[in-house]
Amino acid sequence: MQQKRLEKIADTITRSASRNSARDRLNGLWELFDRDDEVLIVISADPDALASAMAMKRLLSYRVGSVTIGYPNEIRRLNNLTMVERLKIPIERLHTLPVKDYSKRILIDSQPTHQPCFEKLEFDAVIDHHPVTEGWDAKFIDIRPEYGAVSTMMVEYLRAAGIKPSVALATALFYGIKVDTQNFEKSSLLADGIAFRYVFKFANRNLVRKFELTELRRSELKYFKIALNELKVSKGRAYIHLGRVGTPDIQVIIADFFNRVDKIDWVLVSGIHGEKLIVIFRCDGYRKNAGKLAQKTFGEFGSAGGHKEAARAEVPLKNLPLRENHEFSTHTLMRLATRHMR
Ligand SMILES: [Mn+2]
Repeated sequence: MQQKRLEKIADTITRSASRNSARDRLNGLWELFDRDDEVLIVISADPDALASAMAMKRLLSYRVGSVTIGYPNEIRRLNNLTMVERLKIPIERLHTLPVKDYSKRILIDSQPTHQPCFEKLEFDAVIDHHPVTEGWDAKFIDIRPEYGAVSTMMVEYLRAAGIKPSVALATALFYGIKVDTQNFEKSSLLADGIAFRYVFKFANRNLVRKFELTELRRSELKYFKIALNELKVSKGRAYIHLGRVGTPDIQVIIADFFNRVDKIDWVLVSGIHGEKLIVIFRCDGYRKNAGKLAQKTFGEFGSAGGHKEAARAEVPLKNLPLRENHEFSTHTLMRLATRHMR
């Protein structure tokens, strides 16, 4: 894997850091566009890409005829959907757009080799922070793999252009940097910190908190009712069987919730998804090992394992040692799990 940069501005290729100034890059980018251009920005819609596309749209406003943002993937994460809805980000599914009819195309937070539907397109500009890939070209390229987020790069462009971001744009960029650097717990650059501090001044952090907190659909609240009814606590261990679930993600949310309760050391939440029993394990991780318990309890029936504090088992229902005409229940979960607990 290469960690080298790739920058191409007006046919000049640079692979080392700090040869180009933010102003050089901005001018090189702007040179590509004319007043009558119809521009398509293509992204794989995650917070960093969404924020960067908004920033690009802002950089090109009053300079081109129109800017459209297209994305191929369905946005499923509620955090990301909340971001799009609350910030009213104007994005459209790529397959509904006349992709080839735009006079200019820009790819952001991805490279043409990343997805088959990108590979089919010619891009005028590519701006990204993933490792440099080969086998494609564009008139303008700015890839800086050492950057934690493309949002950071876009803040540099905006500042070079003397554009103060709106609250919505700043909030998006703030969230984009936060997500891609995992709250700066992942390796990041001083540049990410500087951009973060800059957008911090303009961002609405209550909105960001709402993006981060939104993980439940209203239709999923019913699982909390089931969980509270099913909950059995014995010797500091909480057992819950939810029955059929739409997605095992809800089991994770419920397990994390009960893990917050005082004097509960272990949480086991089971659910049936498709033809499988899924069990989510949580504990405080202190002198306990969720991964080992998952393995001991369910390893013989299917796949099971994880970390000290969090683990998961997935077992085909037909492998379970159930008595005839007996449905899996919270009681069954308790019985299977206590075989290996002291
Ligand atoms: Mn990114």
